[in-house]
Amino acid sequence: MKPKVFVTRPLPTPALEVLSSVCNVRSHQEDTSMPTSQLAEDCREAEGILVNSTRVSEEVLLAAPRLRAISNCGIGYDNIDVAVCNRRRIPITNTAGSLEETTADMAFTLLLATARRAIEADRYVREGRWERWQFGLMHGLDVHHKTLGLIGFGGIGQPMARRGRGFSMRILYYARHRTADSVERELGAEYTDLESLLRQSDFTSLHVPLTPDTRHIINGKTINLMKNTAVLVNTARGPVVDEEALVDALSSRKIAGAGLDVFEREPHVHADLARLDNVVLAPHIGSATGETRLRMATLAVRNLIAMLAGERPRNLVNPEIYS
Ligand code: 8YV
Repeated sequence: MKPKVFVTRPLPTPALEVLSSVCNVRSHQEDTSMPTSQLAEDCREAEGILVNSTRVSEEVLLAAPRLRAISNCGIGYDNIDVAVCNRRRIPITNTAGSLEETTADMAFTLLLATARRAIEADRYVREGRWERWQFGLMHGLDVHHKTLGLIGFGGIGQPMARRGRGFSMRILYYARHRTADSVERELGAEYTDLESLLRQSDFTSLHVPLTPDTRHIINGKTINLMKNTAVLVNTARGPVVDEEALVDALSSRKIAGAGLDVFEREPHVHADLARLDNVVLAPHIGSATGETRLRMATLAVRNLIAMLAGERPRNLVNPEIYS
């Protein structure tokens, strides 16, 4: 008998076909986050869940006694109650390896767009406000030869460093663990503490997962360390930044700007952020390209099938369940 699985959002057809050839698949037909009670109801019989930006809470896990695998279609898995999964020895996978370069592209896009006021400039032209060329029109900030500070230096932070190097930037990074010498040398990256990174960086980009340690790592106090010409880029998770403190800093020009793909209460965006012209906003599309979405879905399917076959999957994020 094929194992029963539940999929929380429509998958690209090639990925769904592979999953359906091995599993008995039921799925949520809309590209929306499911309410917890509905997900709990739909997972009653499920042995596996393929979850895509939907909360898998304790309530869902308790309602699914046969559950033995969770495949998260995304690199960050703060949407899953890992502690409960660990107690039940349910393996969880993510899609590390499928989306890092694409997300770094988006982070660099936000960095450039904020520095060079690209969105504001586009609006200015479209709205017919451009009457004459002016020497003093819409000055932005140079990116090349500036200092790029990366908070988090893993799968996305490192490709971001490579992009910075392409713009002749000096690269600083802060992470929980220092990276191997050979990687630092290859990327020309200098390890530093958080405080000196924030003091020295012209552009600070966040590449950490959301954990109790990283929640609000950017707050009123840490923002005060930043230069008043600094730009903050966030493609990680909204709650890594205290949004209220960021809005204050941007409104009072304590820092120069921000490029944000993620927010504290998505899809709600702080009303003041939308009013400020030194901010570039995006609707959490860091990994949203056709190629990468297909790669993510295919990997998530492969991970789920491996777990249901009793194999230890490559993208396992909670290896502690095997100890
Ligand atoms: C996904 C992301 O779009 O991978 C992540 O952690 O934030 C995005 O790439 C999101 O998780 C939806 O699955």
